[in-house]
Amino acid sequence: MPKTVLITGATAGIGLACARLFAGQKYNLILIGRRIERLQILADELIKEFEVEVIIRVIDVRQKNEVAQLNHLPDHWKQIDVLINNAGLSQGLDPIHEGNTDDWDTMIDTNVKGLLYVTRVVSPWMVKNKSGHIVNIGSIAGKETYANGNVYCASKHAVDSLNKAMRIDLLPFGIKVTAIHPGAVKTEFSEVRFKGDKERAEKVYEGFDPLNAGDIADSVWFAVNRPVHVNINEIIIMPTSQANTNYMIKNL
Ligand code: NDP
Ligand code: 8X3
Repeated sequence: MPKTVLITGATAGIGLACARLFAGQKYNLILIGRRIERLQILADELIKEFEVEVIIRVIDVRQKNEVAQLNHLPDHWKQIDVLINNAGLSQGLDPIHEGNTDDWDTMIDTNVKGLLYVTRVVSPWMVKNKSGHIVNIGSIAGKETYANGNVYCASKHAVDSLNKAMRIDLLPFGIKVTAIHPGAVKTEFSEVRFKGDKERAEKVYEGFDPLNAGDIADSVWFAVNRPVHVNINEIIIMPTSQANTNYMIKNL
């Protein structure tokens, strides 16, 4: 019987790479994002290329009532083997005394509350089945704090903490919980952080070799494919040219 993965933030970057990788492994997919055209194109592609079943849901994870749509999935789609809590973003890069409080709301609402809302709907199905695997996409920003990263770092520290909390609470039910904490990955992340300023976004990756979304999908796949008795609690994955958020070598 084919397995099912639910991926939030499947319209770009890491979520999209996970969707392609899991489809290639014959998983059926529930794909979530806000951009319907992208979801539709991706679903059509995956169905055609990999002959898997795909359903899409246009959901803004910040909206509890939109996330609640998932309760109306047909019962057989509620047999979710893997939940990838990936939807997330950074907005701005300002010192605390100049920060934009709307940006703060967006980051906390998406990265923390959105992840919680989706988990709150899906985890009881896993508890009922006494199986499942939740993969939380954290960040090196959840392990360290860097200048002007304040609220983004705080939101990812919350993900790190929630990952540990889920691992404890879901332990009695045999549910696996993993956090993947990447360093710099070249996706739409910087363009979103700088609100569409492509030139500024491009500069982030100039002169060094960042990770790509496929590298992160590979590490998700590694964690998901361990034997039943093995849980990967967390993986910190960095570009070779980046030691931590403050040390990176340009033109290695
Ligand atoms: P992208 O900007 O390329 O992709 C982000 C995805 O999240 C998009 O599919 C977007 O879909 C979705 N998303 C954002 N907000 C919402 C929302 N409110 N509701 C539903 N979906 C949403 O960035 P990445 O792939 O790089 O980011 C994925 C995750 O990886 C994030 O959690 C990020 O913090 C984390 N990360 C990224 C790193 C990097 O350097 N790129 C490093 C470490 C962690 P849509 O706009 O269609 O809703
Ligand atoms: C993204 C990595 O270092 O830009 O989570 O915060 S970083």
